[in-house]
Formats: sequence, C-alpha cells, structure tokens
Amino acid sequence: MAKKRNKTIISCAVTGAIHTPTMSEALPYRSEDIARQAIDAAEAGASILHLHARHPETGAVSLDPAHFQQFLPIIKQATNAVVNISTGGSLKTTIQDRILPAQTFSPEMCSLNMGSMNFSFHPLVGKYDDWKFDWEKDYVANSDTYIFRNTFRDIQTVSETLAPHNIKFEHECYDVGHLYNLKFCMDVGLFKAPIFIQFVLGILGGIGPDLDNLVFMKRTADRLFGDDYQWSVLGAGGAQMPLATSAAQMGGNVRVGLEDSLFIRRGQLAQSNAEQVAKIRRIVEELGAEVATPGEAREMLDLKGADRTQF
Ligand code: KMH
Ligand code: ZN
Repeated sequence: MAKKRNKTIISCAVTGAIHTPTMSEALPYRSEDIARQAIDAAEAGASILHLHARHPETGAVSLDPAHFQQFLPIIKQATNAVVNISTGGSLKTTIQDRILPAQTFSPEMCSLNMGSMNFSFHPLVGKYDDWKFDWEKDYVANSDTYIFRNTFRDIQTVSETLAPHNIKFEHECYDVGHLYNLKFCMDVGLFKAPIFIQFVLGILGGIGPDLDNLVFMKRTADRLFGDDYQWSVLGAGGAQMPLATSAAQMGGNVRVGLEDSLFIRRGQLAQSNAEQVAKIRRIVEELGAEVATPGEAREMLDLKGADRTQF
C-alpha cells in the first residue's frame, strides 16, 4: 500500500503547454496573470503550484528562465505554497533546454516525465475558427507529429543534473509502463523514497481516463513501491474533476488547473485556476478528508524548504 496519510495535497497546474490563448480567456500567459492566478490558487487551497512559463506577448510556451523570473519571486513573496517547475514544457526541444528553468531556480519540486510517448491534442484544432495568435493553429494541428521524448538517458540527465539541488520530483506516469520505468530508475539509484507519483490519465498517447485504469495504475504502484510513495491523479480535459474525486475517495492526492482542463464542468469554461481549486477542495472536504497546508505537503513529501530555492 502507498504511504498512509490523512491529508490531501491539492496541486494546481496553472498554464502548461497544451492549451492556447484562443481556447480560453482565463488561460494565463502574461507574467502578471500567471502570478495572480497562482497566488489565488494557493489561497483557494493549492499547496503545490506546478508552473510553466509562457511568452508574455504571444502566449507561446517558453522555457526561457527570464520569463520564469518575471513571476517566481512575486509568487514566492505572496504565498507559502510549494513551487514546482516543469521539466516537460516543450515537445520540440532537448532535455537540456527543458531542465534549464529548474537548474536556474532550484525549486523545491519539479516535474519529471517517466517515458517517451505520442502526446497529441490535434483533435482540438477543429473546435476553433479564429485564432488569437498566428502560432496557435499549427502548434495544435501538428501535435499529431510530436513525440514526447523522455528516454532513460534523458531521465538520468535530469536526475544527475538536478541532484545538487535536492529537488523532489513529481514523477508523471502516463501509462502503466512508466511505473516500471520509474521502478527501474529507483533500483539503479536515481531516486530516493518517498517518491511522488502523478498518475496522468486521458492524454492522447497515454492511458485512457477510466476508473479501472486508475485502479490498475494504483495497484501496480503498490506492488512496485510498497509504502515508499505518495500519489496524486491528474485527469485531462473532462476527466479532471471525476478522476480527482475518485483519487480523493481512494485516499490519494489531486491535481487540477487550466494546464490540464479548461473547464469547471461539462461545457462550461472555468473562470480561473482558483475556481477549479475551490471546487476540488469542497469535494475533498465533503468526502471527509482534510486539505494539506503547504507545510503539511512539505512534510509528506520530505521537501527541502522554500528558503533553499534560488528565486
Ligand atoms: N499537462 C500534463 C499532462 C510537465 O509539465 O512536465 C503534462 C505535464 C508535463 O505536466
Ligand atoms: Zn506541466
């Protein structure tokens, strides 16, 4: 069984690299909007903020540390939430480019994607006619050509490059095989317990967003990692709230945010990240669980502390 715990960590993934500005007015891409929405999400109950940067003028995905620099200190000053910087923010660049923001800012956490895969959102292209920025349509349409590259060598590179920073990874596992990849990496000494696994369901290219699949992932993780792990669930698109609710019922942690779904309920766009956090918080509490504070999340995940980051 996974480590027993009685608090639920809510992670909020604020903007990501899938959705584009045309898809929702609420999706933040200017630095001040990313900062504002992250802070509001923390105030609503998120103890972990999973962050990507965007180009502040065009909304295109960015790995440029200068763009992170525009919002990280503001967030840190305004909230005690744990900052988690993505290392998976581009489907088109090298792992070295993807690690650079985490290497630069030494956050308490960063994401680490546990296998290579197709990663596509091209079906979204047909839903929009007028695109706000000229990069958006091709970016979405061509995602059926993207391979999300996370080879064993890439994973080792992330682990070794970031080892001096004592960063806890959010191990993103999009299919059962990724759990075995993670187990292999632990066996060869790349990661130390307690590990934090994010089960990712519903990405086109990964496992589908079904409860059976979540149970299968969880059982497999129990078998592989015993009680040496914490787990959380991210459902993409319409699966976000239903799977987060299932995770909370099963005793797991949850991730919401506009990175993973633009909706608050079927057919209705969310107005903000905080709206999604507030909703899952209500659900978690109605189910009889307590939402973890940032301090409790730090304890559960054995984090180094905000005073040891470089921003
Ligand atoms: N949006 C998630 C499905 C990363 O940042 O490393 C993928 C993700 C990857 O969060
Ligand atoms: Zn992400």
